[in-house]
Amino acid sequence: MPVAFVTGINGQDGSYLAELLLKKGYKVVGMVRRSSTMNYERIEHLMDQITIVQGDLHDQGSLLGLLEEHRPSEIYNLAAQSFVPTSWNQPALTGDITALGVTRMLEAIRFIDPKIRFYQASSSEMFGKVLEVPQSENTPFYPRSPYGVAKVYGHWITINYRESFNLFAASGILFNHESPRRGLEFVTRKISDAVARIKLELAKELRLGNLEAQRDWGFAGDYVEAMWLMLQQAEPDNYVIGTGESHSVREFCEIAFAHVGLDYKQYVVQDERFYRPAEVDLLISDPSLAKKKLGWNLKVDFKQLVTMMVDADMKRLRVKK
Ligand code: NAP
Ligand code: F7E
Repeated sequence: MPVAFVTGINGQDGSYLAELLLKKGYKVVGMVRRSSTMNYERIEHLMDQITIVQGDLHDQGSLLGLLEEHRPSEIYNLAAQSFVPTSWNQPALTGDITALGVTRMLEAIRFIDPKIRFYQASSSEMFGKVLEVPQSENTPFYPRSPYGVAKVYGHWITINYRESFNLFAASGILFNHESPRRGLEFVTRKISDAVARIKLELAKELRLGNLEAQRDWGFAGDYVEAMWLMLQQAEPDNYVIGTGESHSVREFCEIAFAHVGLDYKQYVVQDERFYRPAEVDLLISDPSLAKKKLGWNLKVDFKQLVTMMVDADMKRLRVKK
């Protein structure tokens, strides 16, 4: 039974990836950081099938110890401080986890077993103030937040360890991907949750920042398949994963509210508090390499994603109500 080690298993992507790996017959070892409260909401349904271990990307010793004990053949490094606004309030912490954490994991691989295949969760935020449209593996980076800067470091240290030590280290440059398991502070889930609350008369308005920002939004369940595919190739590489379509926050609102028979203009209030010191205005991917080399493809389109998220929040909040 191959062993896969997943950091950030209790995050959005970790939960979908764990489901996929279990289906493919892996023993899944998931790393979580110590917390005074249990935070297994997204993986509750998998708890009897996966092995949960404690470790932290801050702590080199914990990574060495866990790899020595569990001897994985594949590592998926999904753990990060992943919320962009927080990266301006906690830039050093973001760098320590999201950037240096990658080096700590690569060092652990180098010392314990250099044959381990490694996936790094890179991000379209690295393109930031885009230098090319659409963005591919060859587009230069121009990050616009401490988070984006930290991810650029993570991406390049992955390539550097591939080239310096011959590690099988792949970098997936994933564009925004969402789901009913998305954290509530990210804009898509903030919208779907608010739509359901407003429809069920639990809230009266939704306060948002920049409605004109455009993102290439896909479904997280489709994107974890690409992560796995990257580690099944003969050689490690970098791959852009996205839909190749871009939509504004405004469009997301329009479809989400209309799905429950409401007009977003009557409920959305723009609020300065949610604007960013430096914005990423437009992201749109060119995923042709992944389609050609990995045979990767989407199953869920933009409209299906929006309605899936609204339906899930309606169901959840109806029960609560
Ligand atoms: P997420 O839901 O925020 O999950 C991040 C996970 O990292 C959480 O489980 C978190 O644990 C864990 N974590 C944070 N700091 C840690 C530390 N010091 N040590 C160990 N674990 C730690 O993020 P996601 O949306 O699933 O994204 C997964 C990865 O892909 C992240 O690296 C993200 O930056 C990257 N990415 C995401 C997207 C996207 O659109 N979703 C796109 C491109 C790249 P707690 O639950 O304890 O906080
Ligand atoms: O913002 C605008 C905001 O926070 C999207 C992370 O997974 O994807 C994610 O980063 C856009 C921005 O995601 C609000 O200004 C307007 O332009 O949902 P978000 P993000 O910053 O794109 C990338 C690929 C990652 O790697 C990250 O880890 O929406 N926006 N009003 C708002 N955003 C939020 N959060 N809240 C608002 O009220």
